[in-house]
Amino acid sequence: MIQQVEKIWMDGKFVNWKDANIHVLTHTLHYGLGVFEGIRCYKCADGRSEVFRLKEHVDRLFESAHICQMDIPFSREEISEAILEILRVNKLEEAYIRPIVFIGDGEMGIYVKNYDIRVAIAAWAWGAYLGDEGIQRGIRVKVSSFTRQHVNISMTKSKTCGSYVNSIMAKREAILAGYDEALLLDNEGYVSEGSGENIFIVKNGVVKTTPRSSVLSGITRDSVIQILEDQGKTVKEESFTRDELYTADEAFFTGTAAEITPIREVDDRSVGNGSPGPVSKKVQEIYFRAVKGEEPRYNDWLSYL
Ligand code: PPE
Repeated sequence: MIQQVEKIWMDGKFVNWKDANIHVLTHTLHYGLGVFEGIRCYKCADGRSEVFRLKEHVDRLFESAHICQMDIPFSREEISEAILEILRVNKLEEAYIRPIVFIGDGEMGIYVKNYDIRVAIAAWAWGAYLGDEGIQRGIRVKVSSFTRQHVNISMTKSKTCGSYVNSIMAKREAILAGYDEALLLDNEGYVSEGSGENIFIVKNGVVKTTPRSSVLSGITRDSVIQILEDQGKTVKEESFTRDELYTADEAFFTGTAAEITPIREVDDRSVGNGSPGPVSKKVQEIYFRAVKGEEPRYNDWLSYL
């Protein structure tokens, strides 16, 4: 259950949690054309709170909306300020923030002439997405029977609501089969991404991640590439196969919700020695320090409340 807070931002105003409702004929509810973001706020070592990579998340929200031809009736500055304000108003020190841009009610049908574009921003406390144990020990993953969206079926650069039907199908299948997370392949059979995470593998010191074509351009993925490069590693953005993953020394997922979660097993085959390897652990350590303001070189990723 979501831990309720006092207020939600809707169309420019703060409303009480219980009043943040929409009509059953809301267009996005029926057809899935809406875009959203997932952002985290962390409490830093010095007691302040910061929103991690706020600018990049707001930019991606606007790009997603642009791809979906949804004209957000607020500026980037207004949305950024509302994101900071929703945390202050609810006195949240650490939270997951969910802005969503959707089409309201009033018209129905696939073609709507006058889109009523609405925006809401909610925030609530959300712990480790794949479990604290997953972060520590790594998770068990299953290659999905569902293929990741092809670039010309759904636009992968847009974080579109409807694209998540594919993710939900894959994740349910994996959980029901006794695994922690699904890994989807692209339409050519190469490794794509998790239901809500990008993936990295390490083999003989070489780090690879899926090229951006069939995956969401993850902001955590981008942070991790930067961290690895600053550690003197090169990251190849290159397609790889599932058996390359089976035989990798290390593998891990990245995402705002999932943060950095090591993968210890894929399709009942252990990855490396079956526990998080040195590269995964190092990146995890630096990432968790960075989000808490303890890595000065990455302080420009932080927007303090
Ligand atoms: N791929 C997908 C499909 C995805 O949904 C996410 C984020 C990522 C990669 C990683 O992107 P980024 O957060 O920018 O590093 N998934 C969001 C939603 C999770 C959910 O269950 O809802 C998230 O992590 O917030």
